Amino acid sequence: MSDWVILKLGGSILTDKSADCAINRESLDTIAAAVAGAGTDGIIIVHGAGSCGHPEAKRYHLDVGAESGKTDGIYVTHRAVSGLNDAVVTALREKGVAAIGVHPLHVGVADNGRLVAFESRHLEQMLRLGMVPVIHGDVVMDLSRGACIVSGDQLVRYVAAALKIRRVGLATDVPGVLDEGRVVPVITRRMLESLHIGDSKHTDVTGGMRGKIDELLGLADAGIGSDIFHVSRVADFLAGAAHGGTRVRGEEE
Ligand code: IP8
Repeated sequence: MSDWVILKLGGSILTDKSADCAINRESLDTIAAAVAGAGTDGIIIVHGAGSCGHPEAKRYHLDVGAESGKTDGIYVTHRAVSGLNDAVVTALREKGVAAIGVHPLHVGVADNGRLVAFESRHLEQMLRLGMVPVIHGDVVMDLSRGACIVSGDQLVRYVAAALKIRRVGLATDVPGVLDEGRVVPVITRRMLESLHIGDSKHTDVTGGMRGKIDELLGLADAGIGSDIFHVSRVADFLAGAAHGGTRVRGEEE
């Protein structure tokens, strides 16, 4: 296992999900300051799309796939989420973090909605140089469907497993996974059936909180636990302190 860390920033904390690609610059600046304050050694940032990608993906039915001659949605969706990626990288760099954007469309391939290849050797090399790669949920070419949407959570799972990263944190707009309004401190696969997990009100083509937990349980099956917490606790997570959120883990941890 490596000492590197993955920090996932949910789309709902970076954008106003009720408006078309409205970037929340204030939230972005606060997060960037927390990352800069923590020292940036060995961090990969993954972010979601929020209102910069989900509405476009839905409009062009990319959750179903893409057909020959009908590919505008691939361009439009990738452009929307790449614009958000630029804003995240810029905010981090303004705080002195050596951030650099990496686009999954360019380095990943999927089949039936799941990544089957994602080049990650360059991420390792960036980390060794003290850089902070910033990757994001994206539209990716799909061997069966033409194209598909790969969520930031799927990327977290893939990259954490590929690089053997054991500290994985997901910052969201809620204090953790909520069951009837209360934070569930620990989730394992066995506990899942007894929980009542709500869904997002806004357009989300990748499954909302339920999709997130499915990815993280898959990661836990591979021996890598993860933490879901409120965005105001990013500094606590990076410092290895208690964050008041949810731990997703295997039965044995
Ligand atoms: O917000 C979705 O990523 P997510 C990516 O992490 C696009 O689910 C382009 C809709």
